[in-house]
Amino acid sequence: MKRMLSGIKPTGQLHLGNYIGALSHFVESQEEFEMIAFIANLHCITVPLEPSELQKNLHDCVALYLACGLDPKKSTIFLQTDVKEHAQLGFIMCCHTYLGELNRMTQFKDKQAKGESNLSGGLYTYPTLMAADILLYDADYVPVGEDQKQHVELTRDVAIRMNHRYGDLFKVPEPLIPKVGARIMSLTEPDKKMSKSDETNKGCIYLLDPLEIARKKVMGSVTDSLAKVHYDPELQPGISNLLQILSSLSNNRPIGEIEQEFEGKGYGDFKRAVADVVCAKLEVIQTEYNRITSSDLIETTLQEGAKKAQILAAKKLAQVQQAIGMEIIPKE
Ligand code: ATP
Ligand code: LTN
Repeated sequence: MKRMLSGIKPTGQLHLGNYIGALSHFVESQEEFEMIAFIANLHCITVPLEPSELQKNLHDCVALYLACGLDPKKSTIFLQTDVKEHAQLGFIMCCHTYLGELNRMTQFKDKQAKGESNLSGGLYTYPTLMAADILLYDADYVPVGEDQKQHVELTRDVAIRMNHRYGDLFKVPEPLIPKVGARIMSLTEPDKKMSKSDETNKGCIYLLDPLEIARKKVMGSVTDSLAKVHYDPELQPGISNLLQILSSLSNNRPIGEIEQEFEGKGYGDFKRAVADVVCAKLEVIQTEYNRITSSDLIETTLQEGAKKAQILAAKKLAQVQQAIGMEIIPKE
């Protein structure tokens, strides 16, 4: 069975972009693949966060993994720091990555270009930790949104380089980017991606938003004056984004079919249909979230997940350190 691995770094509350671009695919994939889904809490501290806020985000992220349908019996779910091999292989990866490669990472460059001050060294080397997350488990596929594709490509490059130098150490993973919904845009600024760090809070639908707030955000989303429900991300970015949301949340219903349904109808009707589907999805997730947070499922899931992951990670790390010549007493 092929292995799939992905993680989310909950530096804020999870939103609809995370669900459509990543989480919903983790859930689908667990039927067909061996799924490993972790919470990237080391990645979270690459940006400054209040400890109490971080803790709440981490807790909610596990609860939302489960509420969205990840099943601890089928998938391995764990917290990154519970498997210490991530940090150790992360350093090894860092030592096999060139500065020139890190300098090309657009996520870091974008933050720098925005003039954000005091960016940390951890944020700069973050893609090397991500490479370790993936390569520790010999993952075949990595389902992520469009913004993470470049990091998976760097992972491939470093894996190939190390395989060449030390012999076959790592499986070279492939990114899996969804055809629709890989980049859900902000509802208020449809030229920017929907993001946790949305300052106005109006362009981003959080999975735990009260339903009436989520509805208001959809109804207040920015559209255009062309009065036509048509998919054209250049000319009609707002409407195209809503079409992607509606299609993704209705079992990937073809966008052409949705355009036909709304031919001759106003944007009000279209937005109401999007809001209905969004609220129906959030309602299911939130009901599950409430059930999960009042049980001990989070604790048992993380304990069992870490145990399973650690066995795989320890074996791979030992193999890598031996190949590099770092060990004195060989492990096993
Ligand atoms: P953010 O910009 O909201 O902080 P992120 O991409 O930096 O998000 P994560 O929350 O860890 O960090 O993202 C988890 C997953 O969700 C990744 O696979 C990412 O590609 C995907 N994702 C994030 N935002 C979107 C979006 N707007 N549309 C589609 N997928 C997204
Ligand atoms: N960098 C990713 C989160 C992440 C990840 C990973 C995703 C950390 N490690 C390994 C896939 C595989 C992000 O910011 N979304």
